[in-house]
Amino acid sequence: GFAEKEKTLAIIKPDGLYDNCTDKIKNAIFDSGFRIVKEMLIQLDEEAAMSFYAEHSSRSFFSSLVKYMTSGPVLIMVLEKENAVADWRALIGPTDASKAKITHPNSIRAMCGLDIQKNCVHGSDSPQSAQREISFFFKEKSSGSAVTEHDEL
Ligand code: DGI
Repeated sequence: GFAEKEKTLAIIKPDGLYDNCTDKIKNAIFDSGFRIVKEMLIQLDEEAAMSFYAEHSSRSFFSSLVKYMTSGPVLIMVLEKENAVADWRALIGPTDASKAKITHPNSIRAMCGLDIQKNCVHGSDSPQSAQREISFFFKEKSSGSAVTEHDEL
């Protein structure tokens, strides 16, 4: 129809890039009707990871999360479909992959994740977060994305 398709930000985290998990995750993406609009394989540095997860900066797991997210490359993707934000969250499943294996066995985190930290994928939690997170990784030079600035160093 004429409905504007929604976009969300997905990340395949370091553990999700091992073995053939990337293929499994991409198959799940396509099977669920998403289009991958943009894709970028990058190594996050500490500053970018801290900035991306700034809302969690006071949590006890923050330094562990940053260490994990900088432990290897990540695949950043912009996904598009109607209701992309909620549908991607539903497809990836609960944060804790070890619990997802029991409660949501068909979810991506159940399929490819390990535990509450190594949960293989990220998904924006609201349309507002999606806009902010897409801009964080994909804005043009002049608008000051963390990653673009890093690339210019
Ligand atoms: O939106 P989610 O990724 O499902 O979950 P979130 O926004 O609450 O947390 C962001 C990430 O932080 C999550 O994917 C993994 C990590 N995290 C969340 N809660 C914990 C955690 N990591 C550890 N080690 N322990 C936690 O309790």
